[in-house]
Amino acid sequence: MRIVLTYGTYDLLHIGHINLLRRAKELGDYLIVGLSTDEFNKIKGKKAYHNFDERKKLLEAIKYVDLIIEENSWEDKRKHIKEFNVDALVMGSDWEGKFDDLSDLCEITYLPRTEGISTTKIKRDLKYS
Ligand code: C2G
Repeated sequence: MRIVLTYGTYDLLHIGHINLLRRAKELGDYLIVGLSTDEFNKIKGKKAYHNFDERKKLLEAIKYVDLIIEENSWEDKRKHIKEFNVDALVMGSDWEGKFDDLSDLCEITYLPRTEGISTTKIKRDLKYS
């Protein structure tokens, strides 16, 4: 059983998120998503439109996702990788290199971002539409 782990805020769910989750799941058998809590989003400087419970419910409806855990801090990753016996940490390429320090615990894979879509772009386009 190859376990894959990824993290994110997953606000205003869009095709970029789905593409990431689909490819992450293709790299293993079981996909865990560390979902940023509302409190951690404040630390990340993000104000999500949907709160944690709403974002969790949306992710639970995605067939690629097997388990959702809370992401409460930048430091959570090392603990989670050990706790869940993770084989691979997978993130979008905007994080390229940022988690290589965890390569002593598991494989680190960065997947190309989906161009032309982001939560920020959605908010901006709606604001000026
Ligand atoms: N993503 C993507 N293509 C996009 C937008 C996002 O591949 N057009 C990927 C991101 O690279 C990330 C995942 O989708 O791997 C979730 O994106 P966000 O919710 O923006 O996650 P982020 O705020 O980057 O949180 O500790 C890590 C952080 O929690 C990651």
